[in-house]
Amino acid sequence: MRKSIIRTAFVVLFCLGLMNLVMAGENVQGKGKAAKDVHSMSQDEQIKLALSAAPPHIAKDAAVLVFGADGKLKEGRPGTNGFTCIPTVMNLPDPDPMCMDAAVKQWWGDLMNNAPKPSNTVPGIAYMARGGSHWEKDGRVVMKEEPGARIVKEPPHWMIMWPFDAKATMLPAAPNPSGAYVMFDGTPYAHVMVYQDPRKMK
Ligand SMILES: [Cu+2]
Repeated sequence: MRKSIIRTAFVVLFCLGLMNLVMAGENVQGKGKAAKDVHSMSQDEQIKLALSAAPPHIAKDAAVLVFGADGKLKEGRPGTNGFTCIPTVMNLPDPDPMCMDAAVKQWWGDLMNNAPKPSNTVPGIAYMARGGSHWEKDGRVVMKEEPGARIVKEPPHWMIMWPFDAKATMLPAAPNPSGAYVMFDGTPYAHVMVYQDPRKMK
């Protein structure tokens, strides 16, 4: 009798343990998917997320690109004001949609295609009202993930895509209390980051 109670208790405890493990696994999976996978969102969800990158007066007439089932960007909807919005730049857990003018669309396409330098011939403007992320190593912004680099979250901001030089312009080359700096300084993809919330623009 005593033995069987112990055995039953052991079996119950063992089962509870297993259940906990299974539930923990589901939790982790569920979290990752819900927060991160823009590619698995519906087209409407992607359009909504993309448009949240710009103030309403720009978003309302902007074109949107969305990820298709093949993982490639395709037209989600056409626009009329020259701006194009995308649901994510880095596809990290924090949403980082961006709305960009024609010059930045060219700049961004060149970056995605690993072109040695951007081909836009005029400065471009882009909005990231939800903020974004970048890699930093030893207090310096680096362009890609590398050993020792960490992801740093950016507040809502807008950008001027033109290869300004931090030394020549005397702008800082890293995030600082002013909120403005040259990102990717010294590279052809240098651009000015302005940590101001685009949604406050009137
Ligand atoms: Cu930037």
